[in-house]
Amino acid sequence: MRTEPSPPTETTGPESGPFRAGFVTLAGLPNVGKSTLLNALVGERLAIVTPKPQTTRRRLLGIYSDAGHQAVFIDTPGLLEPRYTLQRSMRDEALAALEDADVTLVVVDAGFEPSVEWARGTGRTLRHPTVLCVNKADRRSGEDLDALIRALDDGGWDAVFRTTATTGEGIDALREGILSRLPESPALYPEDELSDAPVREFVAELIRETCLEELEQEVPYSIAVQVEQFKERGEGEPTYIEALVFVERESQKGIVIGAGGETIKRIGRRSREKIERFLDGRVYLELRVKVLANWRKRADRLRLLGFRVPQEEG
Ligand SMILES: Nc1nc2c(ncn2[C@@H]2O[C@H](COP(=O)(O)OP(=O)(O)OP(=O)(O)O)[C@@H](O)[C@H]2O)c(=O)[nH]1
Ligand SMILES: [Mg+2]
Repeated sequence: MRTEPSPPTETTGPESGPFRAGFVTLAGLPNVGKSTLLNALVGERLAIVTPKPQTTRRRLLGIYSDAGHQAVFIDTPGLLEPRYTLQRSMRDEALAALEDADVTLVVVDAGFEPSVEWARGTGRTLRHPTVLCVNKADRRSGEDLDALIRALDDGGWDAVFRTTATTGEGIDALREGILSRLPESPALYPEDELSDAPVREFVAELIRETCLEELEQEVPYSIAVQVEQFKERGEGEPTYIEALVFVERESQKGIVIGAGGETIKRIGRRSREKIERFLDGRVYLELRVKVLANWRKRADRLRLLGFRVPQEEG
C-alpha cells in the first residue's frame, strides 16, 4: 500500500516553527557529570556513570526527539593530557565529536575549580553555538553559585545554565536552551531511536561500570569488557550472555576473581541485575577473566577491543 506524502504539519514544531535537528557534543574535564547529563537530557540511562574519573572511554549517542526537534547528544571521554595509547584514543574520540557538533555543551563541575578554569580557557574556544552548563550546582551554596555564574557569564557564551544532573534540577531549561539553538534540519535518526550503539555494547558497558564500582585503584582502569555471545532463547527462557573481562596482568586476574571466586561472583550478580533491568527480561550471565597483557598501551590490542587508534600509534 502506498502511503500519502506527509502533510507539512508533521515537519513543523508545536509552535509551528521550523523543525530543528543536530549534534550536541558534551565536553569537559573527567568526572564533571557529562554522562549523567546525557542520561538526564535523553531521559534514559544510556551512559554508564561512576564516581571515578575517566569512566567514559568512547563517544556515545543519546537521541532526544519531540514534535519539533531532534537533538543527538554525544557523550565524550573527559579531556585530559594523554599518558598512554588508550588515553590518546579517548582524547581523539572527544575531539572528533567536537568536530561534528552543531551545538557544543561545555560542562563544568561547580565544586571543582580546574573544570571552571578549563571552561574559561579551552571551553570558550570551541565551536559555536557554545552553551555552558554549570553542573553539580548542589555543591555550592546559593550565593556562592550566583557569584560563580556571574563571573563565568561574561558574554562569551551563547547561553549559561545551572543544573544538578543527579536530581534533574535545571535539566528542562537546559534542554530547551539547546533545542532552540539547533539548526533547521529534518530529523537525523528515526524518532523512536535512542542510540546507535548495539545492545551488546550497552551490556559490556554495564559490566564495566560494575567493575569500576567493585574494584579499587588501578585495577578497574585495566579492565575492558567484550560480549562474546548474546543469545535470545525465546519465550520464558533467559537471554544467554557470555562476556570476557580483560585485565592487563596475572596479578589483576587474581584480584578480579577474588578469594574463592567471591569478587567475580559479586560483579556477575550485580551486572546481571543491571542487564535484566536494561533488557527488561531474565538473563543468564557468564563472565570469564582473561589477561590481555598491557592492552591499554598497545595499539593492536586496543584495535582488537574496538578502539579507534591513530595510525602513527603503529
Ligand atoms: N553532587 C552531584 N553529583 C553529580 C552531579 N552530576 C553527576 N554527579 C556525580 O559525579 C560523578 C561523575 O559523573 P559522570 O556522569 O560519570 O561524569 P563524567 O563527566 O561523564 O565523567 P568521565 O566519563 O569520567 O569523563 C558521579 O558520581 C555522578 O553521580 C550533580 O549534579 N551533583
Ligand atoms: Mg562519562
